[in-house]
Amino acid sequence: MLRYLTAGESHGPALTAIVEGLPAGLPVEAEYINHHLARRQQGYGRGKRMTIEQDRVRILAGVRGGKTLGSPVCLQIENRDWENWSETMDPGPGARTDDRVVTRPRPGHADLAGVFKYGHRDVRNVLERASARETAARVAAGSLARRLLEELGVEILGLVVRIGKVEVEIRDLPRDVLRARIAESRVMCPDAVASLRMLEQIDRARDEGDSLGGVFEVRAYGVPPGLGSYAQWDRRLDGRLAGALMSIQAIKGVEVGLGFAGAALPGSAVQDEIFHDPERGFYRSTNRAGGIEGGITNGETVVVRAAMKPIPTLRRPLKSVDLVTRTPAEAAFERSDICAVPAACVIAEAVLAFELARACLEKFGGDSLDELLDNHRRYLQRVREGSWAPCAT
Ligand code: EPS
Repeated sequence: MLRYLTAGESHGPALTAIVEGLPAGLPVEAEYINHHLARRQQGYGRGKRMTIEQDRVRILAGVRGGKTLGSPVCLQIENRDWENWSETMDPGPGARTDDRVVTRPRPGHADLAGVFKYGHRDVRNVLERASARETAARVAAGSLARRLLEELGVEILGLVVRIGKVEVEIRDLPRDVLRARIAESRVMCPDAVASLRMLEQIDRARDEGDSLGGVFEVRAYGVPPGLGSYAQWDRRLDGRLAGALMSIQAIKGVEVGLGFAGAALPGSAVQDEIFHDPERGFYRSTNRAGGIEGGITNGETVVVRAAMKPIPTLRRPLKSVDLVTRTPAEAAFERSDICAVPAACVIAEAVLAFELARACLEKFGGDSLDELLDNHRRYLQRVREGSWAPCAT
């Protein structure tokens, strides 16, 4: 069973992820993970913190000579900002817990609900872990899953389709064109004109001391049919993907395929009709289902979308109440991102990759990469030949 945990505070010494359940023999390099960590840090609209950090992974366990051992993989990313916070955030008894105390919770952040729950007096004890800084560790963990999926011929591609009011309709572009256009955009949007309008809008929000949310899409090409199951609620892959995406800080809505738009259409305009061709086997001419039917992948591209709310830390702060004096106060502000939608898109790629890799390992098994690839190849062959059910009733 593939699983991961992360640990680490935003201004603590480091973030850590432990990934367990990867097969042995998977080629893994720090530079591959670093590439995706760097992508998460980019994106127009990020704040000053990103000029301090330069996320790089240290592989501490589970990999030898560039290949996984089948044992837990431990990944660490240092927080460069730690040197500015080492006295305040010191894990030892000498920590300056009277320093940089936060008592004015930010509406929309975990601040107030977190102090209720854990009984903290200092909101910092909440925000340090609730912070989206944690997602660097998730991207590192997800990169390993992504690496595994590559071995199975799966490519993950994320794109931004809305920032604030600027929305773009993505035509069905060939994958290469789409990939290239996303790479050219500073907001991961494949439409050059819309990208510019998104940048302008982010500038305006910055000037106004405000923040912006948006919508992104993540596609997984080459996913084998048969991942997930209808047999039990918690095995349905769409539910699992939605849960993974909703667990990303500030994500407030998830769609699979047509999603909400499908609710307004007749059934004949929502389902994907089935065809067969001796060359291609079974196929669809549309993919409104987003590659999942009955909680199972159907062999088409998996397509999910998620909505991110605007970041709650605002330079022009919202109304709050001071926890000590119980009097009206402005919410705390030190610094913030203006828009982190492109970053969230990279994080979504990572969590989607993790869930898909997990589903692949459930389906194909294998303690070594060779065993996994063998099982995967034989299964695909059976599906292609139409001989997947030799003992069916
Ligand atoms: C975040 C607040 C900001 C963001 C941070 C998420 O950090 P700071 O409080 O240090 O300025 O930059 O995101 C990251 C550090 C990151 O790596 O993505 C928050 O409160 O959620």
